[in-house]
Amino acid sequence: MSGAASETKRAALARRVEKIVANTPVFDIHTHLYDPAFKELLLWGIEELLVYHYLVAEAFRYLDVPYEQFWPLSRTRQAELIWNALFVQHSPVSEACRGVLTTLNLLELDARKRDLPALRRWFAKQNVEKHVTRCLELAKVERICMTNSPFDDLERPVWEKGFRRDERFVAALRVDPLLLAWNDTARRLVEWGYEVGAALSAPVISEARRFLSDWTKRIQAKYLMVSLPPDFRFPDVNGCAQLIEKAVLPHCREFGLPFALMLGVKRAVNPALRLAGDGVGLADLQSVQNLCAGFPENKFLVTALPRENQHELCVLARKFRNLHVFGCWWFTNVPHVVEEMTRMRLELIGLSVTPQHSDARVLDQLVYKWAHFREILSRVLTDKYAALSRAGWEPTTAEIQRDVKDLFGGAFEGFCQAR
Ligand code: RAT
Ligand code: ZN
Repeated sequence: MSGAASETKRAALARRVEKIVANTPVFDIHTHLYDPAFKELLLWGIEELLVYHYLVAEAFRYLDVPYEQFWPLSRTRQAELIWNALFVQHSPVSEACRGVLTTLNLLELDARKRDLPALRRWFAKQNVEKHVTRCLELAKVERICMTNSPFDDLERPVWEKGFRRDERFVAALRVDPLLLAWNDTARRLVEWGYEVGAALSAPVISEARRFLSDWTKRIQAKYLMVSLPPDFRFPDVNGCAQLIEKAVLPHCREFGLPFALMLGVKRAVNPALRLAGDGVGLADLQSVQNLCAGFPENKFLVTALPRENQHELCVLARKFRNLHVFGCWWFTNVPHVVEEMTRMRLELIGLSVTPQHSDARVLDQLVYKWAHFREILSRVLTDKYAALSRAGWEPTTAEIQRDVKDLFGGAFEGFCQAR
């Protein structure tokens, strides 16, 4: 084929892939968004977009206000300081800043005048129910996994009281305090009627399992989840490893649910930054191997924060089919790393992966997180299909659609359903 002909062919393939990627709905498998029934727990709008902890960390690179003077300020004032530091006094080139602009742009707001009050006026006029639907439609997100914690004092009463579920919002049971702060958590479980104590005796474990069962049923959890620090090891004699082995894993087996691990978060590297103060540290994937090999009847959803863990994690996924790799989040959710990780994952584990989740904490972020990822995925897939075509394999439109569906939640659903 002549150079010109092969360029035309590639351009046609790129358009075909882009169109399919743009139109395939997503199941966003990990977010911090809430069913609208949780009212003010569902964050949305320009103030929240600006005080997102990713932006807070970046703004403090420029701000000279002491941390302890920043936090008592109103959200409006915090948002103004961040807007000025990150959008007015410097060009907003970081991924988190660009994200705000992509969102505004797709919501058809004009940010060119740098007019924050005008943006605020627009958001003030929105109705939250309609805004949820609008953001989901713009992001082409069909369903969302929330992060649901019985240990959250604002969230727990809503579940206890009961409400009519919005089918677009699926629950996931977050268990960090149970695994990482057992002594404090045990006291709370006692208050809630579970007969537990500090020592992890057999009756205590069985009460911990009763707690997990009650909450799994109450919220209809799709999976259980924890975020673990770099020094997490399994097996181990400490409470965390013991509770995983004796309570969480048997519980997951009983209910046929995956256990999701978010690895490599070094908590409170700078506590003065609060939610923005966590860092990253290499995770020990030998522990993931021990879990996957030692508990073949359990299913593990795993994502790692350090870039340096990604290759080893893909290799592990080649060895264990009870391991499903997902997402590029927080410090890995920057375009060049997302692209590198997505290419590496497809090259090592094909389409049996969920390459992205949004980790959105603010509803409107869905719009940019998925727009940015779709752009990268289109590029990566076009390259892959073009390479197949050079090898004499022409993927049909239906095949491309099938593949994208898998990457956007189909492979995840298949993994959850497998016994
Ligand atoms: O990406 C984030 O916003 C982090 O703060 C965490 O939410 C992380 O994703 C987690 O769920 O622990
Ligand atoms: Zn998260």
